[in-house]
Amino acid sequence: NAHNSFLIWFTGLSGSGKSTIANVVEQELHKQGVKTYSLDGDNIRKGINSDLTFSPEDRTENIRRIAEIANLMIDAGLVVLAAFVSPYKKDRENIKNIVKDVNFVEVYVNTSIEECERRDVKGLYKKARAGEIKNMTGISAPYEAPENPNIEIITEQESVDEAVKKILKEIKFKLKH
Ligand code: GGZ
Repeated sequence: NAHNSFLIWFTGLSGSGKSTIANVVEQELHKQGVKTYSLDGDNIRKGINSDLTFSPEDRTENIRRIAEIANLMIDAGLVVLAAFVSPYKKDRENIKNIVKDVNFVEVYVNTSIEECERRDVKGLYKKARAGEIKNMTGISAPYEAPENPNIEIITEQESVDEAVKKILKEIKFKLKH
């Protein structure tokens, strides 16, 4: 009855909707009896990676450690969902050196910086514009969009439900043994 284990990696700007979509995907997987674990800023940057900043070097180390943790969780038989800005292409590429290529599904949550700034759920963009936060992705730090993600969600055109359906369809064959 065991299912396959793999990593679903959500990349996109702060406020793009990564966690929202990942959470609904996780709920749907639970309904199918799939064992999952979600990694995000709340349980990683506040815990094991609390020593890391948002400098380019620290973001690289952030992503590396998350990939190593995800790899252990894959070994333990879980489907892992990870939602991180992960703005650098080389850092996302490196995940595939840690987690086997076939076990890595990249989801690009594509929301324009204008829309993220308009939403500004946490007020971070406002702070970045005021110079209170430096290295803010999309404002004072780069976001390198994926060129060939397994799945791209354009949130300004697709609903959360549509996005979730698209992701579930894409991973369906991976869940089977
Ligand atoms: C980007 C920042 C920053 C800066 C704090 N740049 O919307 P959020 O709040 O919950 O998601 C963002 C989160 C990004 O952490 P990650 O670990 O995903 O980043 S990375 O993958 O680049 O290492 C945002 C908040 O932390 N945040 N300062 N300067 N996001």
